[in-house]
Amino acid sequence: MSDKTILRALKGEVLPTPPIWMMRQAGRYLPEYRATRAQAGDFLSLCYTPDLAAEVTLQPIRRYGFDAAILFADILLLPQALGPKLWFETGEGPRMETTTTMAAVKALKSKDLIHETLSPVYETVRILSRELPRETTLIGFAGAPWTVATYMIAGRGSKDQGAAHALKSADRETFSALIDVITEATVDYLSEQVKAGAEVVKLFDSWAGSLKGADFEDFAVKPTARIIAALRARHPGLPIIAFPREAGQGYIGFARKTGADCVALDNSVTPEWAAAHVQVSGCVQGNLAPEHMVTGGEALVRETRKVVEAFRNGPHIFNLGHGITPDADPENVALMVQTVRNG
Ligand code: 1CP
Repeated sequence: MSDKTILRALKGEVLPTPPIWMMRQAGRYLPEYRATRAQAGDFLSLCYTPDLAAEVTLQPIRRYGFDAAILFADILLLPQALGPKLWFETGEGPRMETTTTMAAVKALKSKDLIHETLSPVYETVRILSRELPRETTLIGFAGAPWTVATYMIAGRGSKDQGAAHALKSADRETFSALIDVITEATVDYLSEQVKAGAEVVKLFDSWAGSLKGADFEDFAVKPTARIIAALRARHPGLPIIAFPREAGQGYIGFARKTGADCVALDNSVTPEWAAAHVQVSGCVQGNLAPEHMVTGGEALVRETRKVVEAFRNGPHIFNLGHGITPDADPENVALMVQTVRNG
């Protein structure tokens, strides 16, 4: 068995100190990230330049010695590889050519052609698997189909995912066809990341919380389960983390229904509740509120200890409940790491 702590936790081992990494650990709160990003020019050039993408992935590992590195890329690269144009408006966020009709879904590229666009991402993974310290686990990732579809349908981020919900109600056939295209392409995309050296993969379903009732089962649980089953058939034993953000009660049984080895938790659930209802069926990841990386101090130390304590009796990977924000103080991250490791 591997001695990498993240892999041990993912296999269900209860460790005396939880392994730790952080969502968006390579990001704008780090001066060295801002410098490399300036060198790349814009965000997408950074994603598609393997040496620079590998460099920013390594920066938080050098600074904090996190137990895992997450490939630097974005969930929107896969839909871009399917054809729609993608760009980032400065200070606003992503914009994408929309896919809202059956004709547009049919016009998407075949999944065999995505690798033409995505090959630099696989090269970044290969560089990282050579350059990471031997104790650090390399995590690859993709967006889950529902979350990716919300951007493809609206052409941008939105608070309520209204455009995707509207298409789901008005034209279920088109909506389901789009989910299927993304699901199949995601399997191939993640499979290439694994072949290039990713040791774990994570599915980000950032907007899972807006799917209710049967929709949650049909569009968060089922596509995730399909991706996991297909990946496991190709890569037996591959550890997989799923993040159905803000799933609430939907977290209960999510690992069992999808086959994920670990469920990542956001801050809408308390660690005590999650230990009792989610960690009972396997490894969990999370869930310190990212705000503490901005505010720091005694509250950071107290809340960090609370998370560690609540999950102490089961397999746990320490993380934030969502990505660290650009206004965070790098010193607070160091304090969190020290508190997790030294108590
Ligand atoms: O200006 C910059 O430097 C861009 C900021 C940024 C960064 C650092 C974006 C734009 N993406 C990323 C990297 C990124 N995105 C990673 C890299 C690995 C890491 O360090 O964690 C990952 C895993 C993502 C995943 C991602 N992108 C998600 C899912 C996770 C989440 O945060 O909920 C989503 C929803 C995106 C879309 C996206 N990309 C970028 C932004 C600002 C957004 C959100 C847009 C919105 O909905 O408003």
